[in-house]
Amino acid sequence: MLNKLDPFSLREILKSTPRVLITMHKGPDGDAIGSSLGLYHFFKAIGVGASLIAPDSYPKFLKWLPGCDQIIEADKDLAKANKELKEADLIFSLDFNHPSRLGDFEEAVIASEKPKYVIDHHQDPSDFADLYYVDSDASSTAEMIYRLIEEFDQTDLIDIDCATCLYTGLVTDTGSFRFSSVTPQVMRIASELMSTGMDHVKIYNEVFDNSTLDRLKLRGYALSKKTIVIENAGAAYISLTEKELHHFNYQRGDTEGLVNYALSIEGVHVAGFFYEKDGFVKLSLRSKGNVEVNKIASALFHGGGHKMAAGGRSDESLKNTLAKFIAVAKAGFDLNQMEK
Ligand SMILES: [Mn+2]
Repeated sequence: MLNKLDPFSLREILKSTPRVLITMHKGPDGDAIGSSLGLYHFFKAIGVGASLIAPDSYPKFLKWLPGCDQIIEADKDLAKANKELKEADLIFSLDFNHPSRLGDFEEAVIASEKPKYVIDHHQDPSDFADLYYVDSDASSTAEMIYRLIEEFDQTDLIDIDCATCLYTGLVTDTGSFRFSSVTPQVMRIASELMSTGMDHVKIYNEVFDNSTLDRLKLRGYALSKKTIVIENAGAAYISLTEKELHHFNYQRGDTEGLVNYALSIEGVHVAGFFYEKDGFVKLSLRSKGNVEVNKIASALFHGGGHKMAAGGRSDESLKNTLAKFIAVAKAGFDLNQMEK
């Protein structure tokens, strides 16, 4: 079922495709928004009309990206999202590979008979689309969009707007070009995007130096009061209750990247970030060693992701969820050891 998306057949399909729909995962991040908008700008350049649907809202630090005024948030205007879905001839799913990531928009997309194309870099794609272009070694979906345009032999159509969006996807999903997914190819793509004349300093400032005072205080509080190192386990975690988040007027995106601070502690090779939301505990796991956190996330926390970065959710209390994480950390992140 997993056909590699053939850029040449896609090219043919696009010739007879007046309109496409680009969807992304709920809680869209820099890569989901950046790759979707990058593809949108490219389609515009080749004369293919595209609409953009996000299942829900996205962080303020991305709301300046060129074209983002075109994004329809399905949770705010489901009727409009459904109308666009009806009018589209094919559906792109970017930066996710399981339809549940579409949130409340999932049902309509699954029910739609329009062909579906997944372009994504997460592992273990589920079988819901017609064609897949998946590469779990890719740094970001934005990188894959660039490679797709390259396969089309049309990188000359990447203008400053398109480059700005793709570069944002690259810089956010690679932790500013420091993760192990960064290859010479990623740096070459970054270089070619920069050659368009896009402003990489502006991107950095908008995305990373754009904190509200509440956000900064929340992070300070999390770091000084809520960061715990698990003794002799090479692990650390940060947790925040709903009450604590509320106290700092939490906005979506405020805790993004917090887990990396726990990972940056000397001797720590696995880090977790846990917070209460909508009656659940949401969590992010990061690794900088041999522990594959996607396995921990899928075995214990209804989640998954990459070896070095994964996420999940727990129906249990924050306290019990943390106890589970501490137990598996103390077992050396060996799931078999933990069960004994
Ligand atoms: Mn991504």
